[in-house]
Amino acid sequence: MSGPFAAVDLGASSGRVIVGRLEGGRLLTHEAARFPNGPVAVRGRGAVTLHWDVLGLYAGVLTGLRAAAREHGPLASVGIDSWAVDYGLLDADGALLGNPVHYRDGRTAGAPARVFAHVPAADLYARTGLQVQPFNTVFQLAAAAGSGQLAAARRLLLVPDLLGYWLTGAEVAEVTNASTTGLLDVATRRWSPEVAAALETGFGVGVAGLLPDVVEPGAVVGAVREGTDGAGARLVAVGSHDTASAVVAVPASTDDFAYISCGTWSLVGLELDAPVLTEASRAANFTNELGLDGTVRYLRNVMGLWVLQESVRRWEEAGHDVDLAALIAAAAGEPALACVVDVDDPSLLPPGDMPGRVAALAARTGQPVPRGPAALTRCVLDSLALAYRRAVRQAAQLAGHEVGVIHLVGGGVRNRLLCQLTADATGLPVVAGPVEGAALGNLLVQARTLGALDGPLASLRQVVAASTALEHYAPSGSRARWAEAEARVFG
Ligand code: LFR
Repeated sequence: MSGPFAAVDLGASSGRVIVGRLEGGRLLTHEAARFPNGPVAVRGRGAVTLHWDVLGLYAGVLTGLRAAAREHGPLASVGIDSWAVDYGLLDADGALLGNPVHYRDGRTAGAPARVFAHVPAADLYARTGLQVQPFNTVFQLAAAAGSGQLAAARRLLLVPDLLGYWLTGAEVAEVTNASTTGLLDVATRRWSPEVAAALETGFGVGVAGLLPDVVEPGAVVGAVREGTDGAGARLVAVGSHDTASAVVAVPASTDDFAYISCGTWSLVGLELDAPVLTEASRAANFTNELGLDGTVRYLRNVMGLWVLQESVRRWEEAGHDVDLAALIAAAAGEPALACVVDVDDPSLLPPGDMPGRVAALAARTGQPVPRGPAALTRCVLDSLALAYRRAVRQAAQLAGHEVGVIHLVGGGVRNRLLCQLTADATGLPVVAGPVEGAALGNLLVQARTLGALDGPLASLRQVVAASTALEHYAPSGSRARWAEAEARVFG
């Protein structure tokens, strides 16, 4: 069946339903719906907690599926992807126990150290291959230990699986997203009994009974139930982690590529056949997340366009109108590399006064503090390109993998200054596109599952290349200046 397929792609600031159809080896797409998403801060008895409005998101999904079916006819299938790590808990009757907590919430402060007191960080890395981020599901569960909600929970579903459960009634854990939890064994691609045991003995969290069976992308999870928008369509497990779907859509034609999935986060790394679990890799905080067809996504989380988005939000709150295109054009006119910071500094993770925090980082390293939005934007974009330079180099070294080209996919493709800076900083050609990488990867896995395509990942990538206008950036300028800037921040 050549379609129509519907990709539900949920990002930190918006959700989209994108319809795709295959025609003559090309994937034709149309955005059926877009709806806002974002954290909701709620104060209960204790501290403020940042939540996701997951029912609002589900409503957006239903409206989107309705619009998709109205415009394109009955849907052959639906696939859902979103950000990683966050989950909803169901009670014994299958009802949702409260709104999922947002990964930028502060409840996980100190949780990694408490978990490492029960399982050494090196042992966890050996089993799960996962980077340490305070928001990994395993740390969220340790932070939630003892809560009434966890005591009442009988099932844990990651966000895309939760939405899929509401559509179909089926309870599964799609493997690419499961691999971001810190609860999955990277070698077996199944839940780790050892990590579950550590959570049980250390924190009284009986996670094993909460976790559903793991499925690989390409599994048919169920049919959308009667009376639900999109009824009759099959729900296909895609790379339900948005980054996994985005990596599927990297239009690489050779093996020597690195990718940057560039949106709210920038996920920078390589596609490998096997995980890298060395001590050097752990020390560099590289992660081995799982990808389509048995692949490993070996990458580092770089803080990404979040730093700029959150700065813009701050300026708008202060009453300034911000035109992003004009701001980036003004940043292009600012002096290059005047000030660079470590964008991965933990102070930049929570929402808040981003311009102030970036200025504090600049001051800490004795650099001139960027004054005004254009200078600050330049600082952020130079600093992102610097982080990409380090991550690509380190990934290549740690994995023993040559890199000859960088593919940049996701919303960052629209930021031409950032694309050029990435080429300049790395000294490598950058191929930019597609913008809707996650949605395209999502659609292609559906198309293959329903028999509209066959063949390996490389052949899915050919469809992306044939369907997208790619932009090419050649490296320019002096590499020595980037080396000097890197030394300024990282010593
Ligand atoms: C990107 C992403 C990253 C993940 C972060 C938090 O959207 O999925 O891969 O580390 O969000 O879930």
